[in-house]
Amino acid sequence: AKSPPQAEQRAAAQALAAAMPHNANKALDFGRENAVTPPPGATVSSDSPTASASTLSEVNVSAKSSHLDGARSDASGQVLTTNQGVAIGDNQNSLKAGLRGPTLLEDFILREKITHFDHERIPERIVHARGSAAHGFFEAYEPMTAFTRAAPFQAAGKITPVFTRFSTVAGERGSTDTARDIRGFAVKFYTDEGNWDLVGNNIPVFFIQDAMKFPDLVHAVKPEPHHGMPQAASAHDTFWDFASLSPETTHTLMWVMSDRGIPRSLRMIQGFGVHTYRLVNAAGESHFVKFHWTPKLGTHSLVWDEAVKISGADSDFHRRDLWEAIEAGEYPEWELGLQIFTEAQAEAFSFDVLDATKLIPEELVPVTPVGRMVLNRNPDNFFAETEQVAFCTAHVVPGIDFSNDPLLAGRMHSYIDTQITRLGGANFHEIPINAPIKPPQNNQRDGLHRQAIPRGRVAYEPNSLGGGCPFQAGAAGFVSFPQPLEGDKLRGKPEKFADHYTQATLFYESQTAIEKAHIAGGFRFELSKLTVPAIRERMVSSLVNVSEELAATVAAGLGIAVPKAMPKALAHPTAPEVTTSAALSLMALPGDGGIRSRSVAILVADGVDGKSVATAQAALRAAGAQVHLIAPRLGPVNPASGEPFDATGTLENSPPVLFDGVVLPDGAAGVKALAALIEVMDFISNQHRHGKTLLALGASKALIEQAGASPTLASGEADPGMVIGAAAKTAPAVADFITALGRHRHPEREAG
Ligand code: HDD
Repeated sequence: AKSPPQAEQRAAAQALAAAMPHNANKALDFGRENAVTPPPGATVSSDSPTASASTLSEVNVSAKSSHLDGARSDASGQVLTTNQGVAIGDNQNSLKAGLRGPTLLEDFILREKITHFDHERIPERIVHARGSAAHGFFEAYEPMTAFTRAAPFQAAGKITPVFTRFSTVAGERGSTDTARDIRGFAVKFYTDEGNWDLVGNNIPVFFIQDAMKFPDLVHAVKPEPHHGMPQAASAHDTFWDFASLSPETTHTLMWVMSDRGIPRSLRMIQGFGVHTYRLVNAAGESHFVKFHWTPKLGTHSLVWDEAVKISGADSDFHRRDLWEAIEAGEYPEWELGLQIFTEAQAEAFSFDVLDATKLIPEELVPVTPVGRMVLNRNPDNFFAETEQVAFCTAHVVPGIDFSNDPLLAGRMHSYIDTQITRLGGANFHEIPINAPIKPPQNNQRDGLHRQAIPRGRVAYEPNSLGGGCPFQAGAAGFVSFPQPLEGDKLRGKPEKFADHYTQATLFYESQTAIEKAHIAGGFRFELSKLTVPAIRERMVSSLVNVSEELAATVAAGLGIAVPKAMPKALAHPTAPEVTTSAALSLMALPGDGGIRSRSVAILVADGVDGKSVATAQAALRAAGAQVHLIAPRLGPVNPASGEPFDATGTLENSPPVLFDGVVLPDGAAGVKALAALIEVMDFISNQHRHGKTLLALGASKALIEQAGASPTLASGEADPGMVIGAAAKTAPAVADFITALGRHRHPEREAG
């Protein structure tokens, strides 16, 4: 039973949680001392379409959040019970006949506990099993009523709750976050007119053109079936066998082998709906559309050696980064942009807009920003929300419709179908995270785990006994766009689908030199892992059709001669409208040059100059970075003068790949202690090798020299990512470091 003090405690805890929607301690790590927002005032509901809140965390109190309230359970102040609600007296000991005697079958408490435990696991997603998600909201900038009647776009400032899940594709549920892979980017909009799922990826094109090939693609990339290896990796024979025999994969391969395949953070990836969809307005007029999500922080990636090492140091690297940023009130944000075009425009393009292996260069159709998505609340429970959320491309609302893309058609079937196995029956839409805000009304009945209790004797339509209810909405409901159709029933593809290389070349030629080198490195690594040389050669012969330069670089890395070009399916494709497109480079979205939420290590040991540590720490925090004091061991660090301070991590538990930059403080004794440690040398040389930003203050310049990290580039120019600060000039050196860290990485170091 609840005792009054427990109830009070609980009320106090709830009041505190409401007053601090994010974790104030975590906020401090991100330099947000003053970031605690006042308790939410106005609530934002789907019924107030232009509602606005004065802080982002207030928007937490969204329609979906309150909708989920009914399903939340909170044990504080509660007594332990069985699933039947019977209070449990002893949860430590099973029921026995004598203390040393046999356990009794009668022990329903033991049996219930074990039985439930035995059935805790559900099948993981066949693809995209590994994922991380968060709640948030979408806010429209302007009404888009000229193009669509979809609820989220009907008024400026209109707020729609969302739940967004990011994922890798190939790995299993517990696999590493930094595998080279596409990232899933799935957004569930809980609109006033039902749920709309925009189930996209961080890459705007896909491997295949027709859903008929999807099971083959996935079987090829998943661990090989005889020995179950490798996990979360495409670097194996079956994937490249399939890819090299299916030249339609080439364009997407270029993207995955680029740094897009190894993002720095899920908060720093783009998202794309991939397919051509339709927008339909209230008058029933249709335009084609492609959806783009652009991260406010810019697009940033890891380098391969770093990604591999992060897998060992923290295989939850992306999940942790997303969770902690949101906990700290450092809410990730994306702008939604639309490429809107007509059927007539589409007819004139050199490529087919129904082909998911093609994108529309922004030079042909610009991206119009229409709103923003902010993720401002972590899930309460991973399983209940992130694992049980069920997306489907067929979940659209009036105002959104489909194109005839044959890949999309297969997806419409696959997603619902897969949930029936994964979530155990046809009623998965009733799981709270999947339920629309307005409860569904129809005559579908029964099935496993039914939650709703439909009243009355009518479960059919038309009816008179139920007053005709629920009744059809007619034109107010979803009406499919009446696209005229013609043609014979047949299996095949339109001709332009056979152009497999023009856009792969467009992508490659749009990259900077360093990105091109990384793409070649990606192919080299993956193909070097193959055991069958013929597959390697076949793939390189396909790359010759993309770029002779690329094929030659990859072939040299594999120790083979450049093979003859693979014969093309379409010898004379239509000439492309553009041959380069700046938007296709990761460099096109550098972010705002700030360092908010970047992670910086300050290496410390007894005898460092406490003042230089404090100055660097304060300036970095003020700029929004997370600062970590990494020492040879935990516990207090005694600086040369001043108060001791606590280390937050050790050289052993916090390797260099986890940080965007490193600060080496002044202080002769401290520097001497650090210089004696191989881990410190490893730290500096890894940071240097991975293009990170380094700051050496005063005496610690010697550490940089000892680690062999040159402050000069091969070109003879000063390394922009290496800041050496003279003693007594700490503040300006830290300011330079912050500017350099805002570049994210210094790839020019790779030139030599
Ligand atoms: Fe898919 C999951 C994205 C093609 C069949 N897919 C899934 C998820 C994302 C995508 C982001 C994870 C959703 C979540 O977080 O729960 N898939 C894509 C994109 C594609 C694509 C952008 C191409 C443009 N997918 C695709 C095809 C098929 C599927 C062609 C089948 C014909 N996808 C599935 C699935 C999954 C899935 C088997 C596994 C788990 C799930 O659906 O819920 O149905």
